[in-house]
Amino acid sequence: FTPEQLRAMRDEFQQFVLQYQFGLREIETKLGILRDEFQLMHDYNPIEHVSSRVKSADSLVDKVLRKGIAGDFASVRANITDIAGVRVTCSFVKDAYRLFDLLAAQDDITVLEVKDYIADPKPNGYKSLHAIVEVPVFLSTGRVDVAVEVQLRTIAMDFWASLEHKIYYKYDGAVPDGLIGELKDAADSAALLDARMERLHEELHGSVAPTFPLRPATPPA
Ligand code: 0O2
Repeated sequence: FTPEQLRAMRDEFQQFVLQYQFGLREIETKLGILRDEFQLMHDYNPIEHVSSRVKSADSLVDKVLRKGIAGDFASVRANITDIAGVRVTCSFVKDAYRLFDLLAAQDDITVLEVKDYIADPKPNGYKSLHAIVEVPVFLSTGRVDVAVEVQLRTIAMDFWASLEHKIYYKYDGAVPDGLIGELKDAADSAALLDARMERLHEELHGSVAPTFPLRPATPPA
């Protein structure tokens, strides 16, 4: 490669990544608006924590090679939909579903895929609501629709998933059977805790527990 070619490749990669960063910003703004509105209307915050990341270049290259995808940007864009990822940690299971429904109902959002590992957990006990959504980003050159993976889960599910992730990496994927069993037990305990906390929360708020949607049933005249 000539220096000019290398510089052009670098610029193209930076632009590619930037679009995903913009996509993340759009989704984070939407979540922030829903959270602030809910806080204002109901004095209750359904979101504990939001984190986001653009996949690192190393991890992206690993995935491209693992999936046997052609190395051009168009193929990567079409086949890898978790380059931009937002993780939303909610207080309760209900909040995770409600937030997702509100996001999915927005006019400019297209839901490409949903994997409901809360209703249907992975065999190891992993629970989360995953969705790939597309959000438009408006650049000086026009509109680009950016895919963003949104993961919604409770604090208990998040606690479990981060420990399981560390264990998985420590054993390079070959987790001993005993630990697999313990992790599954821990996931069941986390689910019980979620159910118990949600019941207590509902008792505390009685029948007027804050619920989405926030909009009035009939628009004001
Ligand atoms: P990272 O570092 O979080 O990005 P695909 O993305 O389609 O190739 P898959 O498994 O079909 O792979 O997608 P899925 O099921 O939607 O899971 C994608 C992400 O969910 C993972 O991203 C993890 O963040 C999380 N996840 C899925 N299963 C588990 C699990 O068993 N334990 C934990 N701790 N997290 C899980 P990445 O790309 O693996 O990693």
